[in-house]
Amino acid sequence: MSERPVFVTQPSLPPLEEFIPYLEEIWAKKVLTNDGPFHRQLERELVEYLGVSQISLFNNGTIALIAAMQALCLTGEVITTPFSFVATAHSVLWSGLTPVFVDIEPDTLNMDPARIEAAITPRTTAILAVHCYGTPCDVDAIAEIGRRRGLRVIYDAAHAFGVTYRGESILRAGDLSVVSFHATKVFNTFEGGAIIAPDAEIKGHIDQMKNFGIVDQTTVISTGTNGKMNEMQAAFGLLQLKHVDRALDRRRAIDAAYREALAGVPGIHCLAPKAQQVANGSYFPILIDERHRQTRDEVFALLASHGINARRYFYPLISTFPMYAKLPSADPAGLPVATRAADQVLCLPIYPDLPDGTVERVGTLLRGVSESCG
Ligand code: T4K
Repeated sequence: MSERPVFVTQPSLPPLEEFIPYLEEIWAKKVLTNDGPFHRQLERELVEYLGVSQISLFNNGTIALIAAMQALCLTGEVITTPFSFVATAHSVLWSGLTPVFVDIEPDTLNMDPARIEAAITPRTTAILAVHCYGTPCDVDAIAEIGRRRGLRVIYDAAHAFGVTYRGESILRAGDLSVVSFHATKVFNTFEGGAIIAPDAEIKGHIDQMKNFGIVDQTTVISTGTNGKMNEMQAAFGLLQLKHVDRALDRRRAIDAAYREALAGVPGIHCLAPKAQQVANGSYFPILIDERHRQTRDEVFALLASHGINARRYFYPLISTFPMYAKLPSADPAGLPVATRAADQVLCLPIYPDLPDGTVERVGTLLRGVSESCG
């Protein structure tokens, strides 16, 4: 049984020697960034791997989110979730827009479509939904609201690389979807991200936006930014792509092992995948309720004392941070499901190189608590 410290996640790195030829090619060509050959190749390979129409690579997911909002020319209010990583709402504020928080569904922890409908005002221009932990949102209901009320739909799909729903990539949902390729993600390029777009025209617009709005040497048509992915990142992505299926299989196996190890432990709930979803094992969230003899924070501390570093993603709720707390929609009274989830959630370690025996140790520790106190 391994006793080395365990983290909530760790990047899986391919053998170093496999990266050397990519570096040699970069050195030989001397193209380091700005739509270089590896960048183009990674876009092509990801389009094929993910089964999407168009992809525009970015230097990270947050800049990609901001660019997506700018590409759709949003104004006013954007309806979003308080139960996410803070980058979701920050990207709304950075775009000069007002986030409006709505509550989530208890079974998926994604935005509740009924709450979205109720939060629409004349100033609303978009819905920014998150496939939290890779679980697909109610994309049909959200698309229907968007169509009927004239709103754009962006998915923050930072957690959803490789997730399929009803036989196709979940990244095809919405007007635009944004993924993160951060080191902690299923597929990483150290830092990185991408916007998935439905057609070449929109991709062309987004490509200009991530390159300062430049069309050619003498023409600038939009207030673009620098969102470009460089050649080192793209090369690493190409190498990662060769190994990603094995990484996904391993994550799914760990997910299944946790479900078995935790089955029947009082007060511990594992989030169920949606029907017709192929999950990616990006996170393993559990909810710990009053029937467990320890609180979530006590379980967090217990695991930490055994070198198992779980994380309370996503606690505290985004809406409690100072830049959001005064918004009317941040009132916890309107967010009871999200507030409860933030108090109960714990993400257990899951990554391809998770030390052997970790799942069993977690199971034994949590069962031990319920049996010794039960
Ligand atoms: N939207 C959503 C829903 C997101 O979850 C995120 C990012 C974004 C948007 C924005 O995408 P990016 O702009 O990041 O592309 C981490 C990540 O920094 C962040 O990317 C991620 N979500 C968020 C959920 O988690 P922290 O502050 O918790 O990371 P950190 O540094 O504490 O790392 C967690 C654990 O991972 C460490 O304990 C050890 C391990 N680790 C981490 C890094 C960076 C490694 O082993 N090696 C590493 O290089 O935010």
